[in-house]
Amino acid sequence: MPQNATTDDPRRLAEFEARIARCKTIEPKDWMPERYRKQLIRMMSQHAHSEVVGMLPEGNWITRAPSLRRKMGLLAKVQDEAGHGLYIYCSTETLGVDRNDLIQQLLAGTAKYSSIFNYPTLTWADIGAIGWLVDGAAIVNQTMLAKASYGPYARAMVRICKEENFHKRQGFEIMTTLAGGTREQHAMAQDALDRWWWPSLMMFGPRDKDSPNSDDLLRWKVKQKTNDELRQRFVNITVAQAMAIDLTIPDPALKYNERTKDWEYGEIDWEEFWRVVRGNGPCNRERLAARRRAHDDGAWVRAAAEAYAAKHEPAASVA
Ligand code: FAQ
Repeated sequence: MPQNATTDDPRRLAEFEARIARCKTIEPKDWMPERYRKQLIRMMSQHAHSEVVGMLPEGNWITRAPSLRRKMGLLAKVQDEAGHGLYIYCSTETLGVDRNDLIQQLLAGTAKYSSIFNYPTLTWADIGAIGWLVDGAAIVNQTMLAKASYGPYARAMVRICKEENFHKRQGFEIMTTLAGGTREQHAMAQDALDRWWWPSLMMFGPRDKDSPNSDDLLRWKVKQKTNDELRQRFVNITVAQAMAIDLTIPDPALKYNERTKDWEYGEIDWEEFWRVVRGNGPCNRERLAARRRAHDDGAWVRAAAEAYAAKHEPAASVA
């Protein structure tokens, strides 16, 4: 535990909040309220786990990509997601936690990761839909987090967003190609949109009134916008893109509001959301089993890295 994480002294708390109000970042050695540190560890570790588990639905398709070009693009994307997990685990460690403990929580099934990665990838069009919608949603969320008050997290987000932009483009290009192809290919693209649309909206979290963590996070400028505000922004951007490639958003209630300039959308199935978050989605068990297998299979790599570090860098320890 960092030395500064003792009970909150009101004078220090006021200085901390004044610093945030001046839009100055908080750095690892700065004093911070214990609640701020805990909220960051919670949110950042869930984010890191999401990047790592998020490799699984797409990783499934690397051997089945329809061309060498598509295979190279997908391979690079999945590798990027592993890198994102590593940047975020590193930045979480600056808060005084050990990534091995965080990983153990994921493997034990006690840590959360994004609900979206508990849905199956049934066809190649799903890879297009994930890049377009899932990375698209991640960009909307993470562009805001790139301005978060905690410096190491914000800086990780800047780089991650650049890579997510490439991911979104490759996904949208796959969807554009399929939607503009044969009747069967168009149907595949529409089917993928139908299945991924609502889970993508759920990525932004519960409605603001049901979001217990938002007050802390908004107050301390970790979040700059609420869950509902970001969800709306995503809908507004994505509806126009679907229209451009002749796909239909699967929401009969969708309508444009001339006054607010927003696309109003229908009711999200919050029961489904909580079912998936609590571990009972279509692929929760499969994803954790695959993650545990990958962790066990990688034991020799960790052992080799530890042995190398002990021999060549005696002071260093490998996580
Ligand atoms: N899934 O009080 P709030 C990606 C939980 S990365 C599961 O509103 P908060 C890149 C929440 O943790 C995707 N759980 O929470 C990629 C909390 O539980 P707790 C991940 C969810 O933190 C693309 C409880 O519900 N992105 O896609 C979800 O204020 C393609 C109450 O919720 C991030 O993690 C959910 N969807 O707001 C990779 C971004 N939503 O901890 C591979 C950073 C909520 O109290 C392939 N995180 N919960 O037990 C955030 O922006 C926020 O944490 C939110 C949730 C917006 C996700």
